[in-house]
Amino acid sequence: MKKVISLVLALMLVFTLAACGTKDKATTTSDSQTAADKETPATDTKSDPTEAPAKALTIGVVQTNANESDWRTANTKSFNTAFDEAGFVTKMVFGEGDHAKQISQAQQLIQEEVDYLVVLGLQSAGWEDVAKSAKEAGIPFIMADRKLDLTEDLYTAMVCSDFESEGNKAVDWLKKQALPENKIVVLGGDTGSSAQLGRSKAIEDGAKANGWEIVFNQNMKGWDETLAKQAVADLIAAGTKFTVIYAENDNMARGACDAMDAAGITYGKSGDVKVIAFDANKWALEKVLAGQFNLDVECNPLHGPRIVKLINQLEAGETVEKNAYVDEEMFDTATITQQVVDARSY
Ligand code: GYE
Repeated sequence: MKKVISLVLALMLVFTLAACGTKDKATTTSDSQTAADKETPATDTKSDPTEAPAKALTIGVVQTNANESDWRTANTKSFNTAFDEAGFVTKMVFGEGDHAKQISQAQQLIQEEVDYLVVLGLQSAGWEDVAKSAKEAGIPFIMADRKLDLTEDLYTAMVCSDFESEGNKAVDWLKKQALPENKIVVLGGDTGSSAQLGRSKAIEDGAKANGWEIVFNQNMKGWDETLAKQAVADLIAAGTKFTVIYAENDNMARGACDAMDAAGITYGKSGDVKVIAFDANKWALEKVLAGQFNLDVECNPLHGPRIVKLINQLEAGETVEKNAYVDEEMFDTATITQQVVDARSY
């Protein structure tokens, strides 16, 4: 009998020890795992639970102005959306028309040791010191939207538009219209921005080459729609004759049209004045379709995904294209369709 009791006790001891062992394995899985997971012993013996998760990249973005234009709004949204989806931390600052402020903001981001610096310059000149500081700090300097006056050794990559090419598309279109006379009003963007410099050079060279007259050529601070409207209203009040509005963005073209509406001047497809705009925001393409704008040259603001791809390539140690220009088209009231407008994403 004693033997039986000893055997039973021994067996109970063995089962008790075995149960403890199983319990211990179940409690070694992380508390956040489901019950099902706990029943499945961890198979990945390689991962070290003490290893910290990879640190999210912090991207410094020196943006121009928060409320500059519909284009800028779409551009800022594109960065924020794409960077959030990529798991980046975004530190975005706005120069609000002040180039010196942008420079100090960029230096501050370098001090804060962001992982990448993305710059959209109010001015194309004056970025050498910032680029040198970034290089010394080992922070890749990426130009977006507007090319800056920097030698290739001072920046990592560029994702920009070719603004002179955009302007040349408009000049070629205007030449094909074969108007009886070309008296051109140029509503320029922010003085010294590469977008203004490129688009203005194209129309100035085009006018010279084709014997066209530029009757007004001024840059509107901040690409401002109201300033553009006032400038055209003043020209009309002064009796200045013009046959073409060359507005360096959609908002200023709309301002010019408002001024012409107020004075009973016809424009667009069947009007006395031809209207050329840049950016190709969706609302502006509706105006092209309606025959109010004659031409809208695209300048695509959706740089977010492009910069994410670039950063991921750099993180993976891949070689990247140093100077990437965005492919862009133009929209003519004579050929645009509702389908084209509906397909636009900004
Ligand atoms: O044309 C204008 C914006 O830099 C291309 O800036 C951009 C320009 C764009 O405010 O609408």
